[in-house]
Amino acid sequence: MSDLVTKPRTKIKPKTQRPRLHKVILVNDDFTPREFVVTVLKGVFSMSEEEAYRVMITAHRRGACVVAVYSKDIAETKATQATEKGRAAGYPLLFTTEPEE
Ligand code: TYC
Repeated sequence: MSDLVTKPRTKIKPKTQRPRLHKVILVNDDFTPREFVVTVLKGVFSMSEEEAYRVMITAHRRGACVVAVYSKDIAETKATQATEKGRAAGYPLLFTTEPEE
């Protein structure tokens, strides 16, 4: 019989963490016109009129509404672009981002 002892090899499987998705959140305010919010949502987030209206009215009623989820970079870029459209028109319209749990 051979003296060769083969050790069971423990296979180390590296767990690659999936990058977390980030939510873009629309925040309500008392000054930005509803139709302007709808226009920004359609332009920046490629929403239909109906979808954009639903998101706008949810933020209006509840204080905030999740618009979409993206990778961190895309979420931040879109939130900045959308907030900037409001600022350029003199409105305090605000889009923020936060990581998904
Ligand atoms: N509350 C605004 C108004 O009554 C409309 C509005 C909705 C503004 C959603 C911002 O995120 C917002 N004119």
